Amino acid sequence: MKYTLLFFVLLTSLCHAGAPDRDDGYRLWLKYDLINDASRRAAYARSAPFIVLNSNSPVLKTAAEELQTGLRGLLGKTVPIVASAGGKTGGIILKTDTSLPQLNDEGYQIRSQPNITISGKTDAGVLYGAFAFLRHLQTGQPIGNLALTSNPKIRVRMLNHWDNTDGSIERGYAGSSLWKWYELPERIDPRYRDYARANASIGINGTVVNNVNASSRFLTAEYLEKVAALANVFRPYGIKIYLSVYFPAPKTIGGLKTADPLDPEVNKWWADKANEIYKLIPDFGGFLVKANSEGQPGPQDYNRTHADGANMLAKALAPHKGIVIWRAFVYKADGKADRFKAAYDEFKPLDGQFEKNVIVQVKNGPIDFQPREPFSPIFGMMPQTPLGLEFQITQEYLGFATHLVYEAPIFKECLDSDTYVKGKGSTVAKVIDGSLHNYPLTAIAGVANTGSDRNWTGHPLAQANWYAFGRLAWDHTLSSEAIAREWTQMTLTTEPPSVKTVTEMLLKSREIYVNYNTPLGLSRPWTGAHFAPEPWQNRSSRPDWTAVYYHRADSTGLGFDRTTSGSNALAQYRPEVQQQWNNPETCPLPYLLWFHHVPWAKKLSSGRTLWDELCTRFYTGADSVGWLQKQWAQVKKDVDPETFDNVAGRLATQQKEAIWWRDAWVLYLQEFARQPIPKPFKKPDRTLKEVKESVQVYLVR
Ligand code: GCW
Repeated sequence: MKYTLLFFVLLTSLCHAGAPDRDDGYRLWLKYDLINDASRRAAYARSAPFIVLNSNSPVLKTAAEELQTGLRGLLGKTVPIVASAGGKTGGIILKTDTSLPQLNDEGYQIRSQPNITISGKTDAGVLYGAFAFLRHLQTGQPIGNLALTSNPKIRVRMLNHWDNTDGSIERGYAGSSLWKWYELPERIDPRYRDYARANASIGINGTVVNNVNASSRFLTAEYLEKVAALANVFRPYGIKIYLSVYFPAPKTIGGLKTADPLDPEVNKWWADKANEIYKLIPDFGGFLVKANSEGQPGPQDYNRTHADGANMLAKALAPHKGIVIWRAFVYKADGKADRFKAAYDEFKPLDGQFEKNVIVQVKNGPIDFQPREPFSPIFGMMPQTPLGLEFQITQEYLGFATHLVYEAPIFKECLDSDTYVKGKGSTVAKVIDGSLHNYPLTAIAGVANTGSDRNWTGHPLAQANWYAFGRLAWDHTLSSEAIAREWTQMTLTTEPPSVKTVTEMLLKSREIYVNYNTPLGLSRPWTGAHFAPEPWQNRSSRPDWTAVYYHRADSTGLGFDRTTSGSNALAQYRPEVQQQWNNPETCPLPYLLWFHHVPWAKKLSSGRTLWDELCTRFYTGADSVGWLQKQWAQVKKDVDPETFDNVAGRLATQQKEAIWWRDAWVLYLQEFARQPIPKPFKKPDRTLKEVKESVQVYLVR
């Protein structure tokens, strides 16, 4: 008996050792698993017998090595890197060629026959081309007749990390910070390089490593050395490092009495600081600034404007070609005012007053990364100021790392919105890519969803959001669907039916979430952690930090009147946009309650009353999570078991919480609407009091 057991233990451990490695998600979309189809593998291998690299450039070396790594996995053989083709044809040639007129600085061109030539005007362009070539193979496309040309539409494509010195991440849901400040600069975690690889593969060329609620410690000599060590790792991947700065740093670490941007000593302090930084990091990107916002100090503390503050920093960085990214996320604690209007009111008068190396970074919507927001009116109204666009990849208001929300449709919705600033077709995308107003400086940022979790993003499918941000930052014309399909093929499975199923899940996930969470233009039903439903929340240190401030439910109806009879925030948009939204009869339903206070019994364009439409959305939204679960179950055979279980577990939690959201809203709003739950929906199993208690427990925990 003893021996039988020992034999059994041995046998199972042997079996386990022989089993394919479980995929823990660490490799992201750079998995490069062996291509199943032997004939396709052979065809690719024939076209790529060697890689020619005739340069010592670190970035080109990265390109060659990445190609080699990718091909090793996909083809199951090592393709040698050689200095010359030696008269042989058929290899992959990496080439920087400044004479290519169809390319911008970081664009690439790939041509086949007789060799596969990957070229760019700069080394970085070649690197992006190398990754594009690999993507081509990963997604199973033919390479016999390649003629690909692609240019990034936006110059600065960056992640913003809200990471702190103590390793915590503000609004981070995938573990702690990737940066181990206490080990740097001596120890370089290999993960830093993997982070850079992933970013370079999707065209991200900048990263702000610390929180916009910034600590001045990052500007001390001690920390700058640490930052420089990271910059050294990122440089061969074409990634520049940026820092968020604490505006009063001249006081806190510089010993000055003031941080007034017009004070000569303050100016000198920043100029000296810039010199110190560039000595350590010659290609340092610049500063990101949150000032006079949510308690952060700034130039207004000295009766100066945002432009005064930004321009002072810009002058310090200009000799080094650095830039200032000044955030427009501001709103004062004025309960009578409409927070929607705040950023525009402060920034619009400053249009045209910023130095050339300043870019004003605007969140996609006027409030704060809600599941659905109309585009920020600033995009249509500051034609003389380069505007950058800030998206949030981390799911602060999207169910953290538990709920599935594929964000490409959120990004696209904003990018494709028409501001009408120069007539029809003046989309936000064309404002921020510089094509409309000819800005030479263009930028887009995504607040990162990465952390120390082994799979980087907590929810395995949230990797798709990091991926989608990068792909859209490169080319905003790509479709959400194409990006979802590509990501699924590279990361999860290449089996066509499963690719289709996962793509569909991703595409529908955002609308499902909106339906059970904030349908018809509701917003901010949270307080505190931004997770649990609290539409009843009506007490806080500031009125605009309560939930009731936003939805304005009362016995007559629901929604925030932003027309002329209300706050008139609509006046901040061009007349063509106002026309679409200022009439409750024609305002598209997804934006309705953003702009109108609508009576409960009002018939909407859907044919239902407001109350019935709300219930329909809350109930179908929550039910649709069940649909997501069923879809996921179908792909089981084609997806790694560890990833499968991980997602299945999270979907089960999402299902529970979607019902929680539905119940909270429906029971709360019913107190005002005073109407029954419409058929065929069943009234919640719990009472409003019980939901409130469950939320309370959550908040205490
Ligand atoms: O979304 C809000 C967040 C804050 C954040 C702020 C901002 C970094 O709740 O955590 O602070 O926006 O964007 O500055």
